[in-house]
Amino acid sequence: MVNSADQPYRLYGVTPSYFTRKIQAYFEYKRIPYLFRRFGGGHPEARAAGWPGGMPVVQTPDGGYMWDTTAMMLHLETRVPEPSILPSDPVQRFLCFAIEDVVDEWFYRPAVGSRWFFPQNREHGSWEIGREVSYETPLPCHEVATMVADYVTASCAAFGATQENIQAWIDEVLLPWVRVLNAHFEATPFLFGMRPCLADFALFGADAAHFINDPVCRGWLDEHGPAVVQHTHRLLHPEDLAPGAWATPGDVPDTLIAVLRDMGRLYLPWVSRATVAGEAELTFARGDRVTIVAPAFLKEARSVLLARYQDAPSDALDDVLARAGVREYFANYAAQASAVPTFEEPPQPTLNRPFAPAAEVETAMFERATGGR
Ligand SMILES: N[C@@H](CCC(=O)N[C@@H](CS)C(=O)NCC(=O)O)C(=O)O
Repeated sequence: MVNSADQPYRLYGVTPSYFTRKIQAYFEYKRIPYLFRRFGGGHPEARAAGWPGGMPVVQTPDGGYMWDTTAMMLHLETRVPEPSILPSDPVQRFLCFAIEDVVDEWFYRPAVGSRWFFPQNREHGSWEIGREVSYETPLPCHEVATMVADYVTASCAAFGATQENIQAWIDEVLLPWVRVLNAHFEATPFLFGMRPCLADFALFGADAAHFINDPVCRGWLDEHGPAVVQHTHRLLHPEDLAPGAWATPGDVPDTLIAVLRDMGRLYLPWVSRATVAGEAELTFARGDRVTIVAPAFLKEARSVLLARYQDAPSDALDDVLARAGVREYFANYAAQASAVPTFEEPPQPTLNRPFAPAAEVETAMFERATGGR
C-alpha cells in the first residue's frame, strides 16, 4: 500500500512560466520532494477539485490539489519551517510581502508583454511553451506554438500591455526597476541579507522564466542588470545555497529604499486608485495612456497586504516607508484592509487568476487543443 507521506508533490506547469518557476525554486531550496510535470492547463482532475485555471497547480502527496503560489509557499512554510523564507524582523517581513506583491502583480505585465510583442521573443517563447504544452496536446508542435502565442497575446490588453505601448513598459517600468535592483544586488546577495525570502523567489520566477530567458530581454538584463542575472543564477541551483543570516533588523540600506521608491513611481499610485475605483489610468512619460481594470484577485491581494501593514509595528516601518516616499499608499487605505490569512491546509482559493484572457479566448483555445472533443 503506497503511504501518501512518501509521495512527492506534483508541480504542473511549464518552464517559461512566471509563477511556475517561483514555486519550483522554492521546492528545491526547501528540499521538498516534488516532480515537475509539464501541462497546458487542461488537467480535468484539478479542475474537478475546483482549480479555476492559472498555472501552476500542485498535487499534494495525499492526492489533493492546491494552487496560488503565495498561498502554497506560506502553507508549505507551516509543514517545512526551515530554512524559513520569511524575515524574522517584522519590518523586513512587511517589506518582503510588499515587494513580492509588486513583482507578482506589476512586473508580470512587461514580462508577458515583452514575450509576445518583440518578434524574436515571440518566436522563442511560442516554441519553448509550444514544445512543453505539446506534451499534453495531440497536435503538431508548430500548431501548438501558434495556438499558445495567440492565446496569451489575447490576454495582454486586459492588463495594459499592447504592441503600441510595450516599449514604454520596458523603458519606464522594467529598466528603472532593473537598475535599482542591480545596485542592491551589487551590495548584497538577496533582498534582506545572506538568505532568500519569499520576494526573492518571486523575482526569480520573473527573471528565470522571462527577463533572463527571452533573447531580447536578456540583452537588456546583461546591459542594465548583471547583478540581477547573478541573483537569478544564485537561485537556479538553490540546493547548493547555504542560507546565511538575515540583514540586521533596522538596517535598511539606501539601495533597498531606492527599490521601494521605484514601487511608488507608477505601481503604488495606480494600484491604490484602481483597487478602490475598479480601474485607473496609467500615463507614461512618453505620452501613452492606458486605463487598466483591477481584477478581483488584485483587490483581494491588496486588501491582505494592507491588513499586513495594519498588523506590522508602525513607527519603525513608517520611518522606512516615509524615507522611500511610499507611506501614504499604505497608511491612507486602512478602510480597504481585510484580514491576514493563514494556510494550515493546502490552499484552494476561489480567486487565482489576475491575468486571465477573456473566457471566449480560453474556450476557443481548449476546443482547438482538444480538437473540439
Ligand atoms: N495567483 C496565481 C497566478 C497564476 C497565473 O496567473 N499564472 C499565469 C502563468 S505564469 C497564467 O496562467 N496566466 C494565464 C491564465 O490565467 O490563463 C499564482 O500565484 O500561482
